[in-house]
Amino acid sequence: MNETERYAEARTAVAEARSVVAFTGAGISAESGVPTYRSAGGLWRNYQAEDLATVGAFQRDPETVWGWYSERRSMMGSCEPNAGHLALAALEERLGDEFVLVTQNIDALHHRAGSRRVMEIHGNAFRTVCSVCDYEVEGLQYDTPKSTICPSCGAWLRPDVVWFGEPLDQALLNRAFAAAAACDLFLSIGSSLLVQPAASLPEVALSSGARIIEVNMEPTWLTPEASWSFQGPAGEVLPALVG
Ligand code: BJW
Repeated sequence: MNETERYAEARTAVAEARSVVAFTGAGISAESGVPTYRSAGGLWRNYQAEDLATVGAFQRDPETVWGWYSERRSMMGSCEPNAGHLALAALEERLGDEFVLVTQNIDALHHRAGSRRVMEIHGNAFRTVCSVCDYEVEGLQYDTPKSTICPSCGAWLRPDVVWFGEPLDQALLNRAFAAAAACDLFLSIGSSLLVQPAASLPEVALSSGARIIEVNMEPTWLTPEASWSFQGPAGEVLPALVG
C-alpha cells in the first residue's frame, strides 16, 4: 500500500470512529517552539530531571526550580498553538462527548487551540498551588507569581505539575484509563511513551480492541502494534488525517 492509500485508509478510520481518545506528548507542541524532553534539543538533554523536576530538587532549592519554571512559563506563554493542536480541537467539535484529549503536556496549548475536553494528567505549568496546604492561586499565570509563599500557610507555592516520583491525580487518571478502554480509535501523538503510568494508556486501548494511529517523528514501542503509524510532524500529519 502506498502512502496516499495509507493516509486515505486512516482518514476513513478517523471519519468513521464512534469514540476517539487522542493522547498527546511534547512532540505536538514542538512545532509551536516548545522543546520536547528527550529528543534532540529536548530539555533532559540540557538539564538533569532529578535536579529540577522532583520534589527533592524543590525541597533542596525552591528558588532555582522556580527560576526554571518562570523562564519556561514565559517561553511557553509566548508560543502559539499549531495546526496539530487545531486539528484536534476540530475533531472534538465534530465528535463532542465521544472525544477525549489526554495530554501529558503542561503548556496549555490545547486549551488555547480551543479544545475543551482535555485531561492534563501531568498538570499545567501556568497554575500555582501550595506545596503543603490546598491553597490554589486563581486562574492561569503566565509569569512568576508576585509571591512564591503561600498566603494561607506560609509554605512555598509551586507550579501545579507532576514531578518524577509523585502520584498523578488518581481520579483523573482513572477517567483517562476508562476512556482508553472504551474508545474504538486511539491516537498517540508526539510521545516517546517512556514515562509511566501515562505510557500504559495505549496498551489499555490496544488490549480493549481499539485501533491505533500513531503520529511521531521516530518509532516507539507502539509502532509495530499500531494499525497506522505516520512518521512526520504532527502539525502536518494531523490536518491530513482530520481535515
Ligand atoms: C514529534 C515532533 C513533531 C518531536 N511531531 N512528534 C515503571 C517503570 C519504570 C519507572 C516507573 C514506572 N512507574 C513509574 C515510574 C517512575 C517514573 C517514570 O516513568 N520514569 C521513566 C522515565 C522510567 N514515573 C513517575 O515518576 C510518575 N509518577 C509515578 O509513577 O508515581 C507513582 C507513585 C504512586 C503513589 C505515590 C507516589 C508515587 C510521574 C511522572 C511525571 C512526569 N513529569 C514530567 C515533567 C512535567 C513537568 C515539567 O515539564 O517540568 O512530564 S517528565 C516529562 O516526560 C513530562 C512529560 O509529560 C513526560 C513525557 O514526555 P513526552 O511527552 O513523551 O516527551 P518526549 O520528549 O519523551 O517525547 C517526545 C516525542 O515527540 C519524541 O518521540 C519525538 O520523536 C516526538 N516528536 N517532534 C510529532 N513535530
